Amino acid sequence: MAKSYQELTQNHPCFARGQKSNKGRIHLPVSPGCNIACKFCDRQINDYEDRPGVASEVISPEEALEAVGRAIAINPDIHVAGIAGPGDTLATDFALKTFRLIKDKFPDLIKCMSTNGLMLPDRADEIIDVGVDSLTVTVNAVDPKIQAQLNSAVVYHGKRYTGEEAAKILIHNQLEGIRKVAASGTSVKVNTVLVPEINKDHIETIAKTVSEAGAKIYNIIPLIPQAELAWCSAPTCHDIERAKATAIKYIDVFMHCSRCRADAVGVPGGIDISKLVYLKVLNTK
Ligand code: CLF
Ligand code: SF4
Repeated sequence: MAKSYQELTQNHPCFARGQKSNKGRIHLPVSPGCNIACKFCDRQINDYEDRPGVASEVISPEEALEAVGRAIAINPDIHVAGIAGPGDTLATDFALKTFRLIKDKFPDLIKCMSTNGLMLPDRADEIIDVGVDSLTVTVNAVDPKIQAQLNSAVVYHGKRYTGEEAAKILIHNQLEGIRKVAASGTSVKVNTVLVPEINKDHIETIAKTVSEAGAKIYNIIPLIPQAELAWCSAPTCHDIERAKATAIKYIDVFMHCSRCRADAVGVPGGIDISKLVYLKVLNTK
């Protein structure tokens, strides 16, 4: 049985409403590949960039389990084991395998999974069965014309689709997947990357649509202009505040996103202990 939304608002740093939480999470970088092509994506393996899509190394589910034990020993305030890349968690099977191991060895930890949602309708039953407590789906548009400006392709059931055709498949699967997972009692959060030139005026429609599909909380992530969207601007504070004020009419809004690396460990926005945790894991190889 997944932990309740009420419990997550107390113990999950990314489900805290209002005040910033002092609870920690460990990100387990077990998911290397991706099945879609977001135009702002720049996945990297390095030690120095502090943003999503970056990790020092991709590790195995067994190494992830070892990392969880070490992180909790260093910081008992870690309540969440999250998997958020560096690719998509459902493009390979490593994330679900990792959650199965965590469920057995650390049953009290909150299991948090982040996905682009393309494979959600296909994998929802497994996600529910493994006991994922919080699922984040990144929904950047619910209109195919807008989504096609943010994402150039999806690979679904072995076939590559582009443009609005790809966008329609992605949006359909995201919303169907959110409905299915939310109906089981698992709390769903939706992330939207705010791109001023493309989806700034679409936030209200996204927030309303995902709320109706069953999502509980909404997080607006400011674009880091890079890759094919290097020509776009980073949202201003005014853009972000305006977007949050619009969304909160329909859904709870998370206010303190730190745009974490895929291997971040600690309290989001606080001291990161990932070097300590992962160096020890990698040194045992
Ligand atoms: Fe990690 Fe994401 Fe789970 Fe949080 S992060 S998988 S929901 S445990 Fe949190 Fe980091 Fe923002 Fe993500 S601050 S980038 S929203
Ligand atoms: Fe990159 Fe994530 Fe988009 Fe995949 S879903 S292309 S990893 S940003």
